[in-house]
Amino acid sequence: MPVIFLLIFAVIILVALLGEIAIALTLSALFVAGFFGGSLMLVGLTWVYLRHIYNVLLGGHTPKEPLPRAHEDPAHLCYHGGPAWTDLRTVVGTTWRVCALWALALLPHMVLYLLVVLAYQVVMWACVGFLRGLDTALLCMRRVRMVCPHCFRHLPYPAYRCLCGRRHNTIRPGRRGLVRRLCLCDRAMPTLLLLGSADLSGLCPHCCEHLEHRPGKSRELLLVLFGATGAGKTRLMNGLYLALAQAVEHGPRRCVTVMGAQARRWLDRADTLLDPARRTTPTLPGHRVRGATVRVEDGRDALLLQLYDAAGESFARSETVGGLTYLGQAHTFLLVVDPLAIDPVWHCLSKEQKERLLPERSVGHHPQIFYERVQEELERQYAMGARTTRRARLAVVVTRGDLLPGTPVAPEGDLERWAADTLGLANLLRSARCHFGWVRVFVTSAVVEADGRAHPSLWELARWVLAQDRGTISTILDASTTREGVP
Ligand SMILES: Nc1nc2c(ncn2[C@@H]2O[C@H](COP(=O)(O)OP(=O)(O)OP(=O)(O)O)[C@@H](O)[C@H]2O)c(=O)[nH]1
Ligand SMILES: [Mg+2]
Ligand SMILES: [Zn+2]
Ligand SMILES: [Zn+2]
Repeated sequence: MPVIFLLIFAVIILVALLGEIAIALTLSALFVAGFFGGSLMLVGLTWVYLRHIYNVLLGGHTPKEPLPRAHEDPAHLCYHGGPAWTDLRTVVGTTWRVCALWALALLPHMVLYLLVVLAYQVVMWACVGFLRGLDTALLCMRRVRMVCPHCFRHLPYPAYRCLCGRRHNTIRPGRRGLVRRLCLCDRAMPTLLLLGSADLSGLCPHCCEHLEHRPGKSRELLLVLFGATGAGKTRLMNGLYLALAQAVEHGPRRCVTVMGAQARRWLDRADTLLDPARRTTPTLPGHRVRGATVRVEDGRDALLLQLYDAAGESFARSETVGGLTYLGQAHTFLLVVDPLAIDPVWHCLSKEQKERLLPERSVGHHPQIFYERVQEELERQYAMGARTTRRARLAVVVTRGDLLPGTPVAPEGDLERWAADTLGLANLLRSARCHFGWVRVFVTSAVVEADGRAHPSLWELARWVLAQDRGTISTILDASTTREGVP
């Protein structure tokens, strides 16, 4: 009996031991099979996933770039400006469709892809911010402030037209380009003034007019001439231009260029127009005022001088003065005064003098009326930009200086006192000193002399105008180069 018991016991122990081994063996076999099967499947899934990535990024299965919408610029998107996200979405979407729930195994891969795209976006948008900041800083350093000479609005940045005719409103670095962008016609355009976007054909983003003076590279100085009809504004503008053009003749690497066909029509014949025997054609009222832009260069330094010469009638009524929105953009003003038009001055002249000077006399309101209208409008426009006229400069320019000698009203001594006492402009000058930061009286003769050179009074006024610009340009008319200094 005990032998049988021992045998059964031994069999039981053997079966138990062998069963455990069998179970262990089975489990191990299952584990190894699962591990290799899972790994194989993961490799397969990864391969499918990588193939999708390859197809989307390089294999020609790239999603089609959406065409820019009506309000967007006609340029291709940069990779960071949208396609990077679209590609990620497409890869994840196709993998999900093909692998169904098995795609869950690829979650870490997808997270890795997402992190790479995120890092790329961060780097690229940081570059965009840096380049924009650099461009803005450069504009500030060069003191470039752009104003459209057609609609007189401040331009944060010009728009540009590609050679294919497409218009790009926001060319600066962004989602459509970093240092250059590709127009839909596949032409490359620089996105920064630093890299030469100012050389492209510029447009005003507000009024769409062509900006022939290529703004963005140089400082701009707006010069506003105002006064009665026939006071001598157009003649004075031509005189200032001629003085500048003659001043640069004596300096190497200096030049004065009239920008645009319209400005050329106004200024190109300045030397014949300033012939003392010649009369100027009155500026047509009702025509839209445009700034005439003159580019003054001295070596690498340049200044864009925008001259605004509206017809005297524009200043006759407050409503029309209100339409001259360029006033609020300018800081330098010339009140042009015909001394012969002031009644007390005229009455001082003898009969012969009156007979001789009558054709040169303009008729209109007292200069004080024009001054007040413009000054009030200026205050209004400046107030909108929270500025004050104390930052502005006013020159009271008495014209016809060449006709006054020999008359009882000939200028003499201190010009401010002469203008106050003899011309009766004391109230005007007092008010001007209260409102403007700088006020000066000039007497000009807008004529050329026998040798064809602009009268020295025009050089002096031009020097005062340029003095506002603190670059080297303001030295163009310094004594060493002025007419008096020329050997
Ligand atoms: N001799 C001389 N004549 C001048 C001078 N300034 C103006 N005139 C005379 O004034 C006339 C009118 O000058 P403009 O420059 O056309 O006057 P304006 O202010 O532009 O006039 P509108 O355009 O009608 O508002 C000229 O034809 C000249 O006869 C000057 O300095 N000397
Ligand atoms: Mg005129
Ligand atoms: Zn404009
Ligand atoms: Zn194009």
